[in-house]
Amino acid sequence: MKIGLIGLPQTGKKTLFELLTDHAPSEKELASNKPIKGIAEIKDPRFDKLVALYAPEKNVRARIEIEALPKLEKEAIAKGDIFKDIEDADALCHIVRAFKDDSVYHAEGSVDPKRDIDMVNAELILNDMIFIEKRFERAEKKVKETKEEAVIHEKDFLGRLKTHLDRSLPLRTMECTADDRKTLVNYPLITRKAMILVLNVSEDDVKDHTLTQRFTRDYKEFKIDVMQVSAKVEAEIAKLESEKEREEFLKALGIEEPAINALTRMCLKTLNLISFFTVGQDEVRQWTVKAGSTAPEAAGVIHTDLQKGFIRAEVMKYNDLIALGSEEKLKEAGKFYVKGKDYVVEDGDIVHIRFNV
Ligand SMILES: Nc1nc2c(ncn2[C@@H]2O[C@H](COP(=O)(O)OP(=O)(O)OP(=O)(O)O)[C@@H](O)[C@H]2O)c(=O)[nH]1
Ligand SMILES: [Mg+2]
Repeated sequence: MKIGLIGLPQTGKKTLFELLTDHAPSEKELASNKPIKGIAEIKDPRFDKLVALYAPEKNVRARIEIEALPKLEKEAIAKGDIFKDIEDADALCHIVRAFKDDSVYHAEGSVDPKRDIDMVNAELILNDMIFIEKRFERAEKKVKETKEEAVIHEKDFLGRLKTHLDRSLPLRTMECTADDRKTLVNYPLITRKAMILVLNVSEDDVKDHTLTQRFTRDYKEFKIDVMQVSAKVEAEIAKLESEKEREEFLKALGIEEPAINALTRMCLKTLNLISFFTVGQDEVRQWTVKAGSTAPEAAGVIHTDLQKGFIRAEVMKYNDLIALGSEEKLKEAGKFYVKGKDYVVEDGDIVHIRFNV
């Protein structure tokens, strides 16, 4: 599962990619005009708490794949290659310039995040529209030749997609049946993908959430989650040598944690993943699994043997463990659960899988 970072030129894609993945793209990668791959660790305060509680020999954060995609320039849009790259991502993170800085060039000549968001959304909708229209025409022709049920069905469905896009709405907001979803798997549609909007704000606006609140309202209908970062401030935080310096800097800014940390968690959510933990003196580790997965499916993320030989899952709820302070107290309180193969894992579960091979 991977998140694709998209955006107009000079919005802060590279800067944020570097902060998320700790990978500084080489000149060669930057010049390639191809997606740049990286891995981001999920920064979850629950993980840090568990590490503090167990003081394990080893700890491993959950990770997700991130790709910085080529900028959405007029030329790339006209050629269409950029859409192929976008299609390959499972979810999108649109980085929008909201920072003012006369030394940084703006493709549209002025800073106007609303205009840029609407422009990008419109391009993505148009891309889907072009695909759907072609496909619709083909289906129409076929319906005339054959009276096959499946063909008629597809034509009707494409007609519904078209109507939806005609209203300038992304396809992620369209209600779909399980059948529809099966058909959709074969279509390279972009506006069906979940999307986060990241406003890259001026360093002076780190604590001002007016714009974020406004866009959260404006794009609710589009089912887009909105957050803000200041890539510049985040880069300064990342440069600090010690944890202590970082804490002091955050305190001076009046914020609790780097916005980039919240972004990693938002990416996870946007990919429709939840996380669970395994704990012990040897290792504390955070894992990710598709929301709605059963205990054996989650076990399979750890190792296929654990899924094949699954017997049961012993589950602690993160909040219970932190509130009560230890596994022992949690057991005394009757909050140590034993779950079978039908149990659906919840975000924040701490699991221990019993299995045999
Ligand atoms: N003042 C300010 N400048 C920023 C911020 N984020 C990025 N920049 C600057 O904006 C320029 C572009 O940043 P990049 O991260 O390279 O942006 P990009 O979106 O990858 O750019 P393209 O590859 O041209 O599409 C650089 O000069 C950055 O230093 C910010 O939050 N504030
Ligand atoms: Mg770039």
